[in-house]
Amino acid sequence: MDYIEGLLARVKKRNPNEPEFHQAVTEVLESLHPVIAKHPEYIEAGILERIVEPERQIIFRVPWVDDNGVVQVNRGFRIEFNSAIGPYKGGLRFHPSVNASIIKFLGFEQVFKNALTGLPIGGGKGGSDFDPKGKSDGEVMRFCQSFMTELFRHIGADTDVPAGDIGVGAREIGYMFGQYKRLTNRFEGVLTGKGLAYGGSLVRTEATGYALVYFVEEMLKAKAEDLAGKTIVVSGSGNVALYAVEKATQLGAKVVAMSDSNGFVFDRAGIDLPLMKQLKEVERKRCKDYLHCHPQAEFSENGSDIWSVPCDIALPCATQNELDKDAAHKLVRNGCIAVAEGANMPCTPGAIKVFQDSGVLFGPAKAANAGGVACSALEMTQNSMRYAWTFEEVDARLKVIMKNIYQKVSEAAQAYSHPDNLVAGANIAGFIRVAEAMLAQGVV
Ligand code: NDP
Ligand code: 2IT
Repeated sequence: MDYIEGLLARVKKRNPNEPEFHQAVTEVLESLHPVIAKHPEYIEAGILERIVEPERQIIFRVPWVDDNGVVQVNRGFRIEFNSAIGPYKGGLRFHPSVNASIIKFLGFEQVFKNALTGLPIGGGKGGSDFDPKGKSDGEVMRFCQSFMTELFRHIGADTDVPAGDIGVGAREIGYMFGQYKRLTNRFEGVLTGKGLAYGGSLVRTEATGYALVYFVEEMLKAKAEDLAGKTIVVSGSGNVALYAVEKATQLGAKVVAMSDSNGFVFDRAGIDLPLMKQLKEVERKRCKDYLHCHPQAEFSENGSDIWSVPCDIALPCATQNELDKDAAHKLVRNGCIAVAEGANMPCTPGAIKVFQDSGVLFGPAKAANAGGVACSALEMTQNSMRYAWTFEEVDARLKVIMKNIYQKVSEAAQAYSHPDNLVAGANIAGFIRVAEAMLAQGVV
């Protein structure tokens, strides 16, 4: 057994029943063979052993009272994974599936993603198994206040700065910010994704989806292609999906399908984005309701069948492991030329292999969806300066950041692996930045 296989076996043994965490660690460690061959100092300093172990893991009780006066108890998490290059930074996910494995995989991925942005942010992630779906605003507020009543003692503008993720948007961030301020008497940039009225940054709402498309543009440009006239399928219909659709449409592509956890809608005329935004952002309704306004569109309850819709480009923007090997084969058979991950780890290892073996351009999440957290770091910068940039200024910075990420990732792929292997490139470029900082800071 070689060094990396041995470490992987120990990670699996030490973190039993955490399949998502094992999956994320396996992908990164397996990319690192050529790196440690060139840098034995990383092994000597125990960098790999330390990088797979979170610096701190906080798990807490979140009690709250629902609208019927019944006491409810959820579980809260904050995994502070790595602070070598900056304060812990990463989202909070509220979804019934949340557990330690999911938060640890997300926190681990975040470490390398944040390093790729080039900005001073470490990696962390948190959340709860609370389900905001079907809850009243009052219930969501009481839950968020209870969640923050424990979380506040662990976070801070220079310590750990959470943001949104699945189930956490502007409403939840607002309630949590209010409670943090009340508990600490400090108005500081402790959360990102804040409303514009109280310290939020322009473009943060759009950032992940827009920047995903900026990354796709770079991938296509390298092959003398562009977005104009391309047919796209986007899974999910949340924050990332909606703004990926908006930017792709602005750049001349046509998005024909979107989904939620109840199924997918296919509209060959092109998805009506203003309607989808109204349904999802304002009315909190389902994709199925799209058909009330567009009866010519089709709805299927089998969400994973979205990948059998023929397209040139697929953007999985819902959740982990939503696109498997069989779905990947369907996309390839239908002539798909590029896939980029808006969600975190949406493609299974089997699916990624199918894309790579078939010559489909593949943009891994760490690189392709890094624009969200990059814009969060720009929000932190503006908060520190007590100043706010215009939409155009933030968007221009975001574009430059995504270009630089593409550049760094493809250079690392070229240097250590196959030039088209952006998975290896992202893992390696992200890892080296963190490893160098850890090396300089000694055994901590
Ligand atoms: P939202 O909560 O806004 O939207 C999530 C979307 O994905 C919804 O359409 C939801 O459907 C669907 N979805 C969630 N879980 C499942 C599931 N288990 N099965 C099927 N569909 C599901 O979240 P975001 O758009 O913010 O996040 C989407 C993905 O992007 C996540 O992987 C997140 O980690 C990642 N991401 C988010 C960033 C951000 O800035 N927000 C930044 C980088 C990555 P339904 O409403 O039916 O649950
Ligand atoms: O997965 C992610 O990068 C996010 N959910 C965004 C994190 C952030 O701090 O903006």
